[in-house]
Amino acid sequence: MAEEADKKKVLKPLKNFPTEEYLNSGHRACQGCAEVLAVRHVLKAIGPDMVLAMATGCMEIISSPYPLTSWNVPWIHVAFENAAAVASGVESGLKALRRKGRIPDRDLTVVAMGGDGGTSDIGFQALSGMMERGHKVIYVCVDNEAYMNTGVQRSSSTPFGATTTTSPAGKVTPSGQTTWKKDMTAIAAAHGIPYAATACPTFYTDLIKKIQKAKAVNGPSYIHVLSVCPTGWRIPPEKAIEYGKLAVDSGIFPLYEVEAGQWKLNRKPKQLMPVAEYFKGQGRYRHLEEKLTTYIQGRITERWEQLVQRCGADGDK
Ligand SMILES: Cc1ncc(C[n+]2csc(CCOP(=O)(O)OP(=O)(O)O)c2C)c(N)n1
Ligand code: SF4
Repeated sequence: MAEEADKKKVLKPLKNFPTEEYLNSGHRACQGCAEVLAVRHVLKAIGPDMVLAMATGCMEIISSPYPLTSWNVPWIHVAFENAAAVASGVESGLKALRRKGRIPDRDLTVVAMGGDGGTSDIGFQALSGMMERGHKVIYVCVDNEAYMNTGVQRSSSTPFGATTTTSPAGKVTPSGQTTWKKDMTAIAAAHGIPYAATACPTFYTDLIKKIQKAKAVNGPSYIHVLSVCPTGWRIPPEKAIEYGKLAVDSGIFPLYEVEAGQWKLNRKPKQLMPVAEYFKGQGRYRHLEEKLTTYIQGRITERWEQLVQRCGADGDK
């Protein structure tokens, strides 16, 4: 019964949920990929009038093996590091063409997307420039917490304690990754942009609403989407949605937004789930001993309390 009630909370129906598909099925994503699900929802939330610049990464590899494409919207494949730079150029170009009367003055959303590597590492500079210059672009980071399409290498978004091929757990580094996940959403918000938020496709109504908010603001917006990757996280494909919920409800990946400088928690569990519950069953954390789990729990609890204080929230459901 409790499980049923819980499910209802996550899967609140969204009125007028768009039925159009802008990313066709038949692509080559792994079974249970929550990243491709996130992208699908993001496109639905924006609608067809968009130009999308996408950094290379899983979502490009699975969707566009020449001469095929899964995209039903104008889509530009760009290099690993420059999705935000290309989107900035597109936005400026469209503005100039409109000003000269060369194209109709209609609403056209410019979107940039990249994985966590393409966003928090190699594309970081281009993204910072895009936000600082104030381009009206929605930047979406689809974060599967490693460089997945090239074989699960660490990024600065890989969490402490996860093993990857370039942060392997072993005698020398028992934890695997030895650095803490870069807080990209807070960094984006620190640019003073009108809208920044975290999201996760498990909470798809929240994700869609946030994209719609981002579309409405007059300036840059940044949405950081935790995208569960069954292949890289070594979990069964049918568990991707469940792990998204565990990530949020353990405080590992809180859902919050920063709107015009105001921080707001979007989901505050009455009691945080222990991180051990989230780690359980994920192959990338299998090596973690109790001491390390306790160490990580301490950090997560501390960061959560800081966030709650910053948001000044009494709590959502
Ligand atoms: C300058 C440059 N270095 C390396 C690569 C090879 N490369 C392509 S995608 C990728 C990793 C992408 O990782 P991420 O952005 O996290 O996306 P994911 O594959 O996880 O979706 C790498 C290393 C490249 N294309 N260009
Ligand atoms: S490796 Fe992960 S993110 Fe990439 S397509 Fe497969 S499940 Fe999706």
